[in-house]
Amino acid sequence: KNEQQYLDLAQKVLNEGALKGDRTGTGTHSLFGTQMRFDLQEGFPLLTTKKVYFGLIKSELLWFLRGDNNIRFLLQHNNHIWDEWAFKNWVESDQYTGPDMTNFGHRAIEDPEFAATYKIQKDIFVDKILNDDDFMATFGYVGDVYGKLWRNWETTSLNADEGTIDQVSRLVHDIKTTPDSRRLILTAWNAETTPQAPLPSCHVLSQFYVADGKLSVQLYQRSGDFFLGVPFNIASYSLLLHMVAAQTGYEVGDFVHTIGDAHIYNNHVDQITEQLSRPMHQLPKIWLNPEVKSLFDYTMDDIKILDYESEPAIKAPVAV
Ligand code: DHF
Ligand code: TMP
Repeated sequence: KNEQQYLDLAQKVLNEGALKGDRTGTGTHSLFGTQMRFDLQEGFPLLTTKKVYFGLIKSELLWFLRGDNNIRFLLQHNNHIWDEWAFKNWVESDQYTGPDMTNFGHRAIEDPEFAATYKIQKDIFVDKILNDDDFMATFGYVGDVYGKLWRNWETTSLNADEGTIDQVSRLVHDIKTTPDSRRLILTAWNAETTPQAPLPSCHVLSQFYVADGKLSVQLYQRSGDFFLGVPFNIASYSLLLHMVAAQTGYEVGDFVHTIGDAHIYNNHVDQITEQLSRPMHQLPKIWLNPEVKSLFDYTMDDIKILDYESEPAIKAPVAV
């Protein structure tokens, strides 16, 4: 039932979505205002109709929870899902002296010769982020999004004595002390700074909710790439819910996933059609190390996905 909702909504976006242009120039089928609800008691919603790399989801969430917004940590975990957006920082700066990278995302898809040139520059970039501290500090950041806003929200001069706000610690404290609260909010949108980020936060706001001994969360995602990003977002918030529930003493309830612009890129239509033709497998389970006593102490080895059986991965180009 859980995964079926993803497949049904994908089909609906294809059938009923408006044909809509977008920032990346790719073109999409798009529906506005959609919702899925995953009951986490039924299993962990890591899609089984294609292989989704859970290691990438874990390292990205641990990166957010560190309050980190520099991609070095991701690269150290062999996670390249944010490379293109930091790469932009470099190739659009006057320190970049290599071949022209204007519109690199598109050109790498359309022109194999350019794709090879791009790959060389991307590998140089990754190597420098990993090994050159000054370079990392100049070009590795992805701006005022997620991790930074979750853990280190910078206050303005009006209440400067507070320095920074740790929304996540506050959230855990509030769930423990006032579980009936209707103010259990985590926001990743700072109206002053987020619009200038290389990619302004897609998962904008989430609200936690406690009833009947269970903790639930609803995410408002302003923009959802249904084939590539959304499977990650579902797994990521489900994992976050499991972790927060474990640290506050609740069972897991529902992950409610609301998306503003839910879209399928034109160059993902064949891939998602293939996925829609495939059988589902039983959903996997999640294991969290019960010895971990703080939300901020989990490491890669403290989180495991169990009994994950899936159809093979399906490759698709990411729109930059
Ligand atoms: N831009 C766009 N256009 N769509 C996105 O989903 C997206 N997501 C971002 C940043 N910018 C984005 C961050 N999250 C992949 C998955 C999530 C993600 C970015 C990229 C992705 O490409 N997944 C591949 C596997 C990638 C790999 O193995 O390295 C997949 O098949 O799931
Ligand atoms: P936009 O800023 O023009 O909306 O482009 C962002 C694209 O990235 C859009 O296709 C949505 C996608 N995306 C996700 O679906 N999930 C994510 O977590 C992120 C970061 C991006």
